[in-house]
Amino acid sequence: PFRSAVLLLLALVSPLACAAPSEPALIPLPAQMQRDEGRFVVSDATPVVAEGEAARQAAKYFVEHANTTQKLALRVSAGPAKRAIVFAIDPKASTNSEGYALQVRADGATVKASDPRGLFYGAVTLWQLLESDGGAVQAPAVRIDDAPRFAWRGLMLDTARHFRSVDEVKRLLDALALHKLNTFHWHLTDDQGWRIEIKKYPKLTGIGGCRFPAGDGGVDPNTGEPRPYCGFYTQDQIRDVVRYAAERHITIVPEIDVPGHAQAAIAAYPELGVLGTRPPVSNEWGVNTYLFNVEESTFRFLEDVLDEVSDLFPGTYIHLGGDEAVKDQWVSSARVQERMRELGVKNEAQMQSYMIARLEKHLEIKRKRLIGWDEILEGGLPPQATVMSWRGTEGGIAAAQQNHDVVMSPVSHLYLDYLQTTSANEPPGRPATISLQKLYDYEPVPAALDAAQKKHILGVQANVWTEHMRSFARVQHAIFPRVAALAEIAWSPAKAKNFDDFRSRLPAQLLRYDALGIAYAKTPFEAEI
Ligand code: TNX
Repeated sequence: PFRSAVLLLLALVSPLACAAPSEPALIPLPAQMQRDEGRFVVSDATPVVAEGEAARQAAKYFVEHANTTQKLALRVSAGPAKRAIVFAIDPKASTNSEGYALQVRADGATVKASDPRGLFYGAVTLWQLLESDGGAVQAPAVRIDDAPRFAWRGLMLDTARHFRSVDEVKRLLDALALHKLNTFHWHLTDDQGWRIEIKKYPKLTGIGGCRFPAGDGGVDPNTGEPRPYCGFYTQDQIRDVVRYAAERHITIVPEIDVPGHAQAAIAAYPELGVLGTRPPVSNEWGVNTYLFNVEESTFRFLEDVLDEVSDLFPGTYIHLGGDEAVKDQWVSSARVQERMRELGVKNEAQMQSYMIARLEKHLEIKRKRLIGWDEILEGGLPPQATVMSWRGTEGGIAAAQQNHDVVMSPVSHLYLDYLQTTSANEPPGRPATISLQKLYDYEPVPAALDAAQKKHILGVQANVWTEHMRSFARVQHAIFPRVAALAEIAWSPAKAKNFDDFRSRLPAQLLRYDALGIAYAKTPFEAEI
């Protein structure tokens, strides 16, 4: 009831919302769009025609969403029909495999693309074009020629600090697809939990999958004792999620964090650590001191883990973390210092660099590429590494200047664990504000780079660290609607970006969220009520 009240008020009060939209409320804005005269009326009887499997998949996606949000009863059929919606693969439709050409006329609509991915995004756009004022469902006559600005359009979810069920992860993947995002970075290991089953090392999840009481696990109703907080994904579940993501043209990038954020792994197998003693799985937030040691046996362990991870995830990239590995344990361990002399590395930064580079070599056997947080620059980048620039954009700039690929994900703009308003109704988050507008106005390509270096900016990613998010509701609050702004940064041409215009298209997106059961944050709209 609160949600509908907010929307009703939004619609009545916001001048942006009730002005007759001259342009369709698409998010993200397409690369090129031209309005034509007239509209196409869609009814239950409108044929949705698709030839071939890829076209059928895209058509099915459109039909399911149109039926849900517009209360239609469309069905996909084969063969030609009049006054139809047509999905077709056409090699000439777009030079970009994620691009598509879409036309709506008074007597029908066509979506064409050279690749299933583009056709899928065309289906998303056609669904967003549907409007109704309570009466007939219509789409405005329009010609759209669309393709994304960036190839990497990502969101990271931390499932180590707080675990999310397979069903919740899938709901998130559904939402990423609606925003034309194509990369899900899955943070699976950290000090507070190891969340991915590794067959060769069952204690990783058996021991590392649970942390002992600090409130999160709740209380046993019979004994009144605090319960451990546990959770992990079986390999079957991972394969299921990977398949689900692929159906939505989303690639999953798994992260196994080394050499820091390793306390849960060391709790499971203390011989992997520097001290040799068993720590608890951490139940405190912050930067912990536990690091993997640098023994040959530990390299074998990490390689075994990466072999299983590589086999589970068909995407090209594996994320090896590298962040926040405070080197105190390495500095004060005589054994680590001895190993460093053996390996011919001069300092701890070089030791980390050696470790990451060696794992990169191993990943090459599996035909995988390594990506890591910008700390992997310290001590020298492994030859093929891609850098995810989080502490700012300096790391990304330095990496691009060294001809390495970069994903921009600066904490200043794209961290969704920060509060989004100063409202007292904001649920817990990191105490600074990243508003919708601040996020929207982020420009990922640094002016400091020359044209060749700029090509190394693969794209952008927002990160959802979950220290403050115990529930899926809080995760949703953090992500929506800011992810709509991310989508536009990632997809739309830089010169088309305009916050006021984006803001005027947002109410339509919120209605879509409502219709699909996506619980978005209301706090950004309180001022308008
Ligand atoms: C830093 S961002 C981290 C995470 C924390 C986050 C928020 C990054 C690469 N590492 O481990 O969750 O700050 O506290």
